[in-house]
Amino acid sequence: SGLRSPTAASVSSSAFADANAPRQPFVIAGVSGGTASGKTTVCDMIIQQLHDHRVVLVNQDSFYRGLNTEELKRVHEYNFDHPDAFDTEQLLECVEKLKSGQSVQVPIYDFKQHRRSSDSFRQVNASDVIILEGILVFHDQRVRNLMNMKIFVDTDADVRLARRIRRDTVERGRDVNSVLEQYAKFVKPAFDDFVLPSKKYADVIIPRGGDNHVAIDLIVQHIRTKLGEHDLCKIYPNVYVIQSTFQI
Ligand code: UZR
Ligand code: MG
Repeated sequence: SGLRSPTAASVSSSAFADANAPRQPFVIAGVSGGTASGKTTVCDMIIQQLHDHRVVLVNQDSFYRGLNTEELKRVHEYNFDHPDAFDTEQLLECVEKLKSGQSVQVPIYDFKQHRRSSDSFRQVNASDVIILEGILVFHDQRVRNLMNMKIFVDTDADVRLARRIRRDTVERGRDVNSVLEQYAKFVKPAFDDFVLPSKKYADVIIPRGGDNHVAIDLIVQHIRTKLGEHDLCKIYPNVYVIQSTFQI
């Protein structure tokens, strides 16, 4: 080892440390878009096609702040579409931990009660691919910076409203009038003010959401390429050493 240059010695020791470190994800993908645009469907389709890899989905909805008693009394005046409705610090901490290979406890949010479950969490383990989904996942620059790939699901507003009415009445216990009122008062303005402006950060824009099989195939292909590059580095450790040095 006396023959090694200082650089080579430090490179091989960092490679050794990496081998013992918890497994780190190689792709962190953000999926954004307006309400009921088909984000969840797109994510589910990506996950389905990547069934031979470890993929986890983290939903921004899980990080809704629970409403207090005062806010619950005036729930019709509460803006769930504003960035402040989410605990972004907690979301950031979670994704940072996952990125470093640690597992996290994700809160469970109840859309009917507008509250978080006080005693249960969802345990999420670090995986090869982490997908972060939500209307405002591109809003915070720190969260954006953690993503290797940003996807915006672009679906016409009338299609989204129609879906939203169906979903909120069937799955989230609302009546049609309150859904329409909320849409006009909060959902549409917040889409125009916060969601649409964040579209410019996207690497890929998918028209028509889950109906767009070609776009989903292309995204899956890209993720596979990235994962394959990583696997190649495991087969040729020297390549891995060089890469891990430059990745930091
Ligand atoms: P997606 N939302 C509720 O309706 N109730 C809650 O307690 C929390 C959130 C809605 C929120 C937003 N807005 O439009 C939508 N409102 O959930 C985001 N009004 O969910 O990304 O699945 O459309
Ligand atoms: Mg959804």
